[in-house]
Amino acid sequence: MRNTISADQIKYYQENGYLVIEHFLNEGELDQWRQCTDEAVADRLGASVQVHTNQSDPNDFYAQVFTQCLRLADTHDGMHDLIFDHRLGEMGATLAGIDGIRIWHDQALIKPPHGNHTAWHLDDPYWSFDSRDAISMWIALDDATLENGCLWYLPGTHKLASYKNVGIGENLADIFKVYPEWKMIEPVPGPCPAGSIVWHNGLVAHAAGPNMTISHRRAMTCAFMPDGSIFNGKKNILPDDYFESLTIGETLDNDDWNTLVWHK
Ligand SMILES: O=C(O)CCC(=O)C(=O)O
Ligand SMILES: [Fe+2]
Repeated sequence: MRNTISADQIKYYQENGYLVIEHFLNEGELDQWRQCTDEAVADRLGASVQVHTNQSDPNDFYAQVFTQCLRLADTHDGMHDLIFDHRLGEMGATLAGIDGIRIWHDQALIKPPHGNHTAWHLDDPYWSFDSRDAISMWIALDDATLENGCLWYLPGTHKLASYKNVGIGENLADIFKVYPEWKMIEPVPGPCPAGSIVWHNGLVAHAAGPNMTISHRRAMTCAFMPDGSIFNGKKNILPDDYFESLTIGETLDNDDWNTLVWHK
């Protein structure tokens, strides 16, 4: 794992809101990430669901964006070890410039053959804390290309975004109803070979193209929450009993649910 971060990479990330690091995993590590992801997704969806083909309702647009499985580290030991690796937490914290970092949620995102585009959106507005320093990693398990739905970014938008949730609907461009001035920003693609890691800020605008190939585009991702983040009242992925126990303004420091994976 090439987990050292240079000063130039920090600068690029801080300025643009994202960073692609190619050849992050070696071949053995990539095999392990692929195997754990495939297994964890298959366990979650059950043997009856054909993984890597269009999931559930073929008439539902979002079901055809990707097969999406959240918090796989909770149900798969191998995935737990991969996601809780403190080196990942340290990389994220170093790029974000924070002293401590907690798991928010991991998620597998598998865009099927002929899968729909992922519309422009922001991540943090979905979550139970507002932070300008939230950061996610996206590990390419297959080559991510312009043809199969690699990520795209609107550089610098993390500095301008608010916490209004624009959603991920069918329209690629719904985000510009909220941020019309961003229409003038040239989108930048982040194609990368399998084994690359892409980091992005929870407030940077990002999207992915449709998958115009006959193969799936697998990614394993994890969103991280800066240590010290405050509950904003949104439920998102919080379990019912924890959510009901919280009051707005409280620190989200439950180590079982949002484990502190790295601190200074
Ligand atoms: O993989 C995709 O298509 C979208 C990824 C994404 O939105 C994310 O990782 O936050
Ligand atoms: Fe996203």
